[in-house]
Amino acid sequence: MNKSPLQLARYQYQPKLPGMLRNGISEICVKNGNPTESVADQEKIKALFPNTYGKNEITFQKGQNTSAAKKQVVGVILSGGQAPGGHNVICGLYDALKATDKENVLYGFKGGPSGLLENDYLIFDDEYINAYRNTGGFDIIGSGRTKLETEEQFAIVAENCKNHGITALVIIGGDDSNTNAAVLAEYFAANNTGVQVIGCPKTIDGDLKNEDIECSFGFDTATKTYAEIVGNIERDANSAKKYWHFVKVMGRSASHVALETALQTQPNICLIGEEVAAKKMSLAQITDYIADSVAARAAKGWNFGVALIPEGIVEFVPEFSVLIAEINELLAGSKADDFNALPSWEEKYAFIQNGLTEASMAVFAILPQGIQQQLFLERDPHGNVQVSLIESEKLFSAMVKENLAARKAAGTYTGKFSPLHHFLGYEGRCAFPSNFDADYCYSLGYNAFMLIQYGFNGYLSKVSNLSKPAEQWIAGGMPITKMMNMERRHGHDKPVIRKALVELEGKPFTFFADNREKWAEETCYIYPGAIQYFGPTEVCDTTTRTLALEKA
Ligand code: FBP
Repeated sequence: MNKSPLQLARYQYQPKLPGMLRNGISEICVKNGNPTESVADQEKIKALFPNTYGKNEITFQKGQNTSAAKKQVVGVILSGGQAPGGHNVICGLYDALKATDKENVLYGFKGGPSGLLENDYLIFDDEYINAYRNTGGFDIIGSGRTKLETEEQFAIVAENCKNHGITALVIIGGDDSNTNAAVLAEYFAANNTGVQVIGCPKTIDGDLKNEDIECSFGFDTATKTYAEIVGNIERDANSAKKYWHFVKVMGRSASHVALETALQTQPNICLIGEEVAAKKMSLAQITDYIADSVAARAAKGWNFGVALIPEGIVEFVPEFSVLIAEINELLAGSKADDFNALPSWEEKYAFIQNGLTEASMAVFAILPQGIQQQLFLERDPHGNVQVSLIESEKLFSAMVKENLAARKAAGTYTGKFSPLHHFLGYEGRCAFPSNFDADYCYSLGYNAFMLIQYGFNGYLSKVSNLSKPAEQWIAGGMPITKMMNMERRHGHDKPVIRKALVELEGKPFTFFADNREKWAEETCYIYPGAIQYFGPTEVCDTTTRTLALEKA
């Protein structure tokens, strides 16, 4: 395989571990913390997790290693969407496992959770691992979105583990995958399999966090990559002075990615889904808000700007989520076939008009036709509209265009509006991990092995104090049940990890809210440039603005 000079140089990078893990395996011991409680619904979660609920948080510290000598055979999977640094989690895990005992073995199950079910695996060795150090992507073993959630699946996994003599599984995933890790850990404990489960917090979306897990890995690199591109777009906008750029950024639900990208680049507009929901903003109000900025800038002769739109925005607009729910109902079961059989858009439109309530039809009617049709095209396996496929950047630019036309007719706006559209998603998920993510991920993996070695089950690998230099990071573990609550999913109450949405009282949002009025009317762009891997620490080792503000 051909390798770029950067890839070759990154192989040589030695990720930084938290100070307390730097003394060698023989000098790492456990310090017990307090027993934990789930974030809500304590009695219900406790009843569902009798073997793994309420355990203590722990941290590691320098001291005599007292873990029992035992040959470890560990299995690892990557689960869900790619996030920069996944390879380093596996490298850290491998290095700690081999440093403890050369006879220890690491299995990689391929293609995500399905690899565990289908017994599709490889066994890591030095040569294989070394080709992936400090690189982006999940191609080391692949990933997948198969859900591990039924007793039948758990029994198959247990059987496969038994056949390989596996003592522990490491699940590298987001909120859903770690929810499943917790349920699997409970199953293993209840059935005395002797297999432990440790999770690692992954997702570029940044929505797997609490007071212990300060951020999920991949968020740092992905947002720095998006911020580089948005900064470049801003500079082009400010040079050419003729386009308004509508940039949708990934983040299936929460708006952390959009907020962080905005904090790094100071665009004219950034929508935050959580705020839209809290203020119950309508599409028309959001459109007005963007059009106000366009008009104010046009009045200064600036017919250009940049607006960030979070991928998950439309689900937060109350009237839009009602519309989506009605469309799902309208096309439920065989009704979708009736709809698809209609030969023309006019007939389909009449069908829709007949099926929607008056309020939803009013919302539907103001959407550009392209978006109207998108709502009826793609369905997920449950037959629902795939909201993430809606081109919300085009939706808002089209609505702003109409709004400005009305202002022009009323004589209140005289500018020019030429919108361009971008979607930044996959561009950031497999980038070479920033130094922060390379260090953080390697530490998460290394630490996951220490949790295994000390016999913990149902824990998330935890590395905190992340806004400080790595030397001062704190390594330890948090029972996954601490993040759980009960939620309604597909008609059933289920124990799940609570998604961390943008907190409107939190410092990152407050900073943004305090400044956005100025950013909307003036040109306050910041151009972060590309991620730097070599050079001064203030350029190469900075964390996200979100983390810096949260910990300030
Ligand atoms: P995870 O939650 O699995 O980490 O994935 C997040 C994400 O990158 C979202 O930002 C995005 O909406 C989604 O995955 C895209 O999924 P897919 O890779 O299946 O297209």
